[in-house]
Amino acid sequence: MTTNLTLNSAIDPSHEHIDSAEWDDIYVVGDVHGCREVLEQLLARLDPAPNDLVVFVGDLVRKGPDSKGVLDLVRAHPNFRSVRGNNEQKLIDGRKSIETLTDDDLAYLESLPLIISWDDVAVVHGGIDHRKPFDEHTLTELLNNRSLVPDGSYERPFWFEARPESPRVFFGHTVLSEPFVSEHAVGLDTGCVYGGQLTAYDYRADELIAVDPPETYVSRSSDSIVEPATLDP
Ligand SMILES: [Mn+2]
Repeated sequence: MTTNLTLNSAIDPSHEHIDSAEWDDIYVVGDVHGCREVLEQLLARLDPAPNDLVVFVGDLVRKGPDSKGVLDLVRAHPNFRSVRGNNEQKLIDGRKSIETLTDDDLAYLESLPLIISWDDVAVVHGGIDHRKPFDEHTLTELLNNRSLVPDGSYERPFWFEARPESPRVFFGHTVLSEPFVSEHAVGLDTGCVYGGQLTAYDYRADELIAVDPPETYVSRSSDSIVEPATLDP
């Protein structure tokens, strides 16, 4: 791999490295949360060809109206890949369930890597804490990282605002009032299930593409929607 991430044996099987030269365009897509209709709108805008890669930051499922439909759509395209989100993990662990999902769907969720990388990019659902070696991160941290304050939840600084180094980490999980874009982190969960947008990042063009959902599916308190800020690292 070309990133400076070193991985321990517990996490290594969950790392998918991609040769970017094998793909034309590469798009990274924020949390979909079962909003199939919005995903279809976004894909109509992106219009990915079979030799374009679409990478999801995880949380394909739960909260929205059609988790099964989102999984069917993603799984039908060999050029669509996803990392595992904390909501996939809840289904894998049996803490939550969705009636419409088959055993095969659950096996697919379990097969999702924790990290996908190419060039000097890493995609993880929650985030990476630059203060400790990557190989000391637990699964729970990779899927849920947000505040750098111990037990801080929504206390600043957030890992992505403080990230000072490569690889550039594309992430979801933290619902943002607008996408976060810095040299070393790109946050794409703009809360499409909460009345926000579904956002993608065009890696080759360095451009954001976003679509508006037809309706608000779930309400969320405004104190858990983050106004992104860039700190001097
Ligand atoms: Mn999410």
